[in-house]
Amino acid sequence: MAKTILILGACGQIGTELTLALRGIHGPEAVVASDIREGDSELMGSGPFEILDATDADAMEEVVVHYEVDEIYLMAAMLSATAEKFPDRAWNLNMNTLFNVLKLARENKISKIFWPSSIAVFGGTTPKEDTPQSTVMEPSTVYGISKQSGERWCAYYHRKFGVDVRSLRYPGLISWKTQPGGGTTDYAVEIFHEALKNGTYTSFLDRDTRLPMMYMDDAIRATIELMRADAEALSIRSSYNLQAMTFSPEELAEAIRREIPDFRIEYAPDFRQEIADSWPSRIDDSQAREDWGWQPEYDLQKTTATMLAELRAQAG
Ligand code: AKB
Repeated sequence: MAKTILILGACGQIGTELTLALRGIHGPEAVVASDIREGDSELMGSGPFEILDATDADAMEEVVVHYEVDEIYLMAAMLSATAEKFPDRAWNLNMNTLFNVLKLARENKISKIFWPSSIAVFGGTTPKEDTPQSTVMEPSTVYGISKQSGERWCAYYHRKFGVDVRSLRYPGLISWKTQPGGGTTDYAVEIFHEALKNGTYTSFLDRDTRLPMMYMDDAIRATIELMRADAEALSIRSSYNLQAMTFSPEELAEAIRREIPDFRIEYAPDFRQEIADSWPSRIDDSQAREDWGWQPEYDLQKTTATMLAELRAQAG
């Protein structure tokens, strides 16, 4: 029988594009999208949709049983900047959703899980350049602490109960279809919208703050490739480092200026600067390359050209 996939948090920045991509591969009926609110079916493609709060274990199990779900992609989370404002809610959402899904797998109600981690698992004492897969990890944000704990729980459930859970440490993700919400890397999406609308942008991160970033197509492909990899090939059951490009707000502004010469950027760093300062600039993803053949396709120039072309086309 064909497998059925459930996506939790399908209306968010990653969930929307992941739903569309998986429906393209497995067929619309094989991918059940769910979120706490209705999404844009034009963006995520048509197919079954459920209003579902991923912190509600019973409701999740009902959906799993009803659709005979085999695989879950847990994309619901509160990101770094918002989590600093609502620490209790962030911890509740980020951890309980993961426990709900791990428990379903432990009870053999589903057979595979994708759960995203983040570069936020690293902290100020981590080496900033070519950050190794295994290194000092002392995250200083609520989000980072939840992701680091989540990674340990994933590795534990795999080792103790044989749960097939797979994970990536996403960098900042850049996309034009859906805006991110509540992250420290969100400036790298906002800047494109503002460049086209007003020709100017005020960055909440300082000019030389270099962070790991990735275009959404690469992130979706990485996710799908990891989930398709042979289980025996995967040496990491916490979460894989994943690198594509690294740039600062000033370097991104320069890339935009190649297409919009008058574009101006100003700097007004806020509380998110401290978060960004605790994260690495470039991470070493050689384990992902070795284990399942990861290769990024988008660099800064290709990402900038694609973002501007797609947003211009969308505006008509
Ligand atoms: C955030 O900025 O919080 C996220 C992330 C790097 O996980 N984009």
